[in-house]
Amino acid sequence: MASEKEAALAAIPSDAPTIFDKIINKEIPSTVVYEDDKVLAFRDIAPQAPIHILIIPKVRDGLTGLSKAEERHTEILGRLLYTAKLVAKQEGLDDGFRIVINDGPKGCQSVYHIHVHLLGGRQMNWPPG
Ligand code: D5M
Repeated sequence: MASEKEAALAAIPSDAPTIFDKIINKEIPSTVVYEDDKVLAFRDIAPQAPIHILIIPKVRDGLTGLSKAEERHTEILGRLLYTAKLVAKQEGLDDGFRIVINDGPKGCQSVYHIHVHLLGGRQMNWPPG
């Protein structure tokens, strides 16, 4: 399996449907930990920490990545972060956690449907790689 970096460098930025649409539509399995009418949170298939969850909007609306954000996206962007906090609490990450949004090839983004990574359950390091 390609590394996350290789996957990111191979990914072609576009507004085309992604594997996350299949997860939203339940066409492929995922381990959902939180869902409401606007967002879905599920466990990352290649966890980088004991807890690694992705939080995504159910409707992409052009928001393939953070660099594509427009004024109309501010509500969903806030909702993604607030959901990350709810899920962190739900997962018992009371001593801290990390939020990551990768953007573009140099940011190591491999799936072009905006997503917030919630990582926790171990001591994080700084600077990130
Ligand atoms: O993060 C994209 C993330 O998406 C990466 O950590 C793997 C994860 N991924 C890819 N396919 C799946 C499925 N099917 N289930 C769960 N997680 C998945 P990025 O920031 O774009 O590199």
